[in-house]
Amino acid sequence: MANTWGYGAMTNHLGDIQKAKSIFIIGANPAVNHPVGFRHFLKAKENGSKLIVVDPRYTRTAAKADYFAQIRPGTDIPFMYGMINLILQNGWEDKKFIDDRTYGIDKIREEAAKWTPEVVEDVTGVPAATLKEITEVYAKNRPGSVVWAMGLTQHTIGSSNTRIAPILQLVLGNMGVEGGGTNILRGHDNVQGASDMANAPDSLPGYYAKNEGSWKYFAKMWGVEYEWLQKNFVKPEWMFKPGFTLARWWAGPLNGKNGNDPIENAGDALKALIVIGNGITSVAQQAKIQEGLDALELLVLVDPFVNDAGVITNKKDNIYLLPAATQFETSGTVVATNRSGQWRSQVVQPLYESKPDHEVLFELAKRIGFYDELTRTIRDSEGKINWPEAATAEIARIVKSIGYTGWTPERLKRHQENWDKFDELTLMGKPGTPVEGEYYGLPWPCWTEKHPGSPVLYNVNVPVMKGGMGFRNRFGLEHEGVSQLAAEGSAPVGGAQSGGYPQITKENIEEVLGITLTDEEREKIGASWATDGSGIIAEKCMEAGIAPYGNARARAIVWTFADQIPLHREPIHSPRTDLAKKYPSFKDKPNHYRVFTKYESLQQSADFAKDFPVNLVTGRLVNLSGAGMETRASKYLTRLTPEMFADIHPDMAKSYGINDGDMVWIHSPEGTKIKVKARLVASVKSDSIFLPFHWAGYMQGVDMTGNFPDGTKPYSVGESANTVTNYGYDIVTQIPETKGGLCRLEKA
Ligand SMILES: Nc1nc2c(c(=O)[nH]1)N[C@H]1C(S)=C(S)[C@@H](COP(=O)(O)OP(=O)(O)OC[C@H]3O[C@@H](n4cnc5c(=O)[nH]c(N)nc54)[C@H](O)[C@@H]3O)O[C@H]1N2
Ligand SMILES: Nc1nc2c(c(=O)[nH]1)N[C@H]1C(S)=C(S)[C@@H](COP(=O)(O)OP(=O)(O)OC[C@H]3O[C@@H](n4cnc5c(=O)[nH]c(N)nc54)[C@H](O)[C@@H]3O)O[C@H]1N2
Ligand SMILES: [Mo]
Repeated sequence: MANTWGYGAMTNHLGDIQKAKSIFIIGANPAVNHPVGFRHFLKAKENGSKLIVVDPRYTRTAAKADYFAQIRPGTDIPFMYGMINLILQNGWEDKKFIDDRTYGIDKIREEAAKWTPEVVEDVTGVPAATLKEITEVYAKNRPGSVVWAMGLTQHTIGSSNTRIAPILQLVLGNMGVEGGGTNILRGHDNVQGASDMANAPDSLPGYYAKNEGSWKYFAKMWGVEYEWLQKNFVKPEWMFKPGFTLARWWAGPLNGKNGNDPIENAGDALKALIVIGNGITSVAQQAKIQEGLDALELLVLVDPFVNDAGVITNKKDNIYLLPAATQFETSGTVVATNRSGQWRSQVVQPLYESKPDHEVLFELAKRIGFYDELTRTIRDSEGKINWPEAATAEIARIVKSIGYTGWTPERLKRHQENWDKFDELTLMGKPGTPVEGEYYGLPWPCWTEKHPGSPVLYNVNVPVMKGGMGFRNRFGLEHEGVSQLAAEGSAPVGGAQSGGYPQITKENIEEVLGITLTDEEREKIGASWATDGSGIIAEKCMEAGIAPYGNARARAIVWTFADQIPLHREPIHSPRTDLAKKYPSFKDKPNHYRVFTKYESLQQSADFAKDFPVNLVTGRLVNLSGAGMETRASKYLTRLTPEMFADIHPDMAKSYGINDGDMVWIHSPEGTKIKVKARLVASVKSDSIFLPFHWAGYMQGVDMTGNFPDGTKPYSVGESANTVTNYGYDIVTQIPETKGGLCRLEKA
């Protein structure tokens, strides 16, 4: 199971942030988590850009801010509606952009009107004056860049958070411009590539929907029979269903027993778990995860380190640790936070008996019986696979949806070899160099082998062949009688159309592009640009200056979602019982990635705030990473934070009689608890604590580290924050609500 916490990519790129006149960071702490990228933010500031930070904690990023709002966790939607309301009231919006390139802002206006500065203050805890000041600064210093990461996504309403921030940008006309955009700072090395390649349970690679059309396209491109693919599923219809997620796989082996959430998994429990490059101890509900691990028949951990999933379980047999090679021992492409592809070279041969991940997967495919079919188009005549070039070329051949099409191994290698020949502000290859005219890493969409990549998404001020495009026409031509295509005058410059146009299909290509195909071309092309194996549609579009995916309006309304426009809903465990009544959570979702998922029924079942009065905020430290197995195995990194701890405000500590360095129990509404050291700091509010989530090895006070194979125990072990993070999952993506929850303290 691989890792994709949250969706999104930067519409712009890190160097481009230097061009912003204001930067609005809401739910990210780049000074700690993206310290190299943060250099660009600091340069922007030196150039006079205003830096605004909204966070429940006074972070190291906040320390560099011109304006700071200390928000209550989980109330970012009210904050941003409050901004939109003030923007519209004062006429600061970009009327032309709204009219020409968006749909549904009228509905946003209605909802925003409810969020007066006073209502926002009550819900978010941010003074009305601060909201007004931040809004005015952000509206008047354009272009402005919105930046977020996990502070927005790890909530039951995380997906709505990730919609309201772009809506704010649309209202201000901050999209499709240099120095603007929505810039989601991604997490792991290659997390962007991992999500692009469908390490998510609900899509095929390239975000192709799991429907018959896409499966048939992939079958054709892989050179296998569609029926053969289908035959591998329990029943044909299971081919189209989303799988379990990383957040809730554990409900699979527990199979609804002992009061656990019921599953819909073709009538069977989940029996085996193969983990490739993930700390299972980094996910919420550790006590349940322990139960889930114990109930498995087979657990396989593919990792260069001892993945501590193998340590926290009581399971004694059928656990296999397969030593994976690290990224230094293999080569291939990775995708950066800004959609750039990067070639990576092997530094050393795999050490000892370790194997690179792809070899492990090939061996697995052989044993299950998929290998011959699924490597058919990447094997040469002698049956060998030229790794990784063959894989990269296959991705370029198939993944048209987001425009991986121009990413040939040769081009990406050339970019790697000429790293120093790109401009960091524009990403453009410098004149007179082998990369002249191309943007670094060919940021997708890179429509063809001649296309230079797209450094700034949705920019209509440059021609398509220089990286321009409108918004994608993905959701039909009209909704409730309103055209979803962009207005006249808002097409990428220099193209065959001056206004909106649909995505290009076999049916409409001649009309939209103003061309006539030959009989041979007509014979060869696929039904649409996304499934056109011939590549003819893309080539013709480039010649005509047309973006193959169309030129549509950005929609503020998603008519298939539970909330068509983003709405505030209190966290399931809200410190404000009154507001949980007023802004209740979603209806329970019976089959959410195969698992019954509770929302309103749990939220309204108890007055959690009475017994668990403290806000629980979790996040990261600069010296440790993820579940911590890699970094806690470093003597020098652990020295900076030798033990798991909780940040507690001195005022709160005083009320419990807790001194700096005392041990405290932290109790969760689920009845679980952890014992950690108190660190008294003023960066958290006096109603909140902060827990870093980088530790594992202890479970509810019990030392499990005897399970480490000899010599593999890390330098620092401790309780996982995720033993006490609360139940709650995003309504669309199922990310755990690890940034909104409650707890209770007790001096140990
Ligand atoms: N050193 C280091 N760097 C890392 C990582 C690491 O483990 N260590 N992990 C990488 C990964 S995988 C990722 S995804 C990124 C994550 O990068 P970030 O998202 O920056 O990481 P976090 O520290 O989890 O959370 C960011 C901030 O969100 C705030 N926050 C919590 N709740 C809320 C809320 O409701 N609203 C708002 N506005 N803010 C809130 C937290 O106080 C925190 O300061 O970092 C990457 N970089
Ligand atoms: N409470 C709380 N919980 C959180 C978060 C939070 O903010 N708060 N953040 C969440 C987020 S955004 C994330 S991304 C997760 C992060 O948590 P994890 O995904 O668990 O992060 P890592 O510790 O980086 O785990 C990566 C594992 O991969 C192994 N590895 C490294 N290189 C390779 C390789 O080349 N091949 C293989 N096979 N393995 C390799 C490492 O040894 C390590 O065991 O935590 C999530 N959990
Ligand atoms: Mo992440």
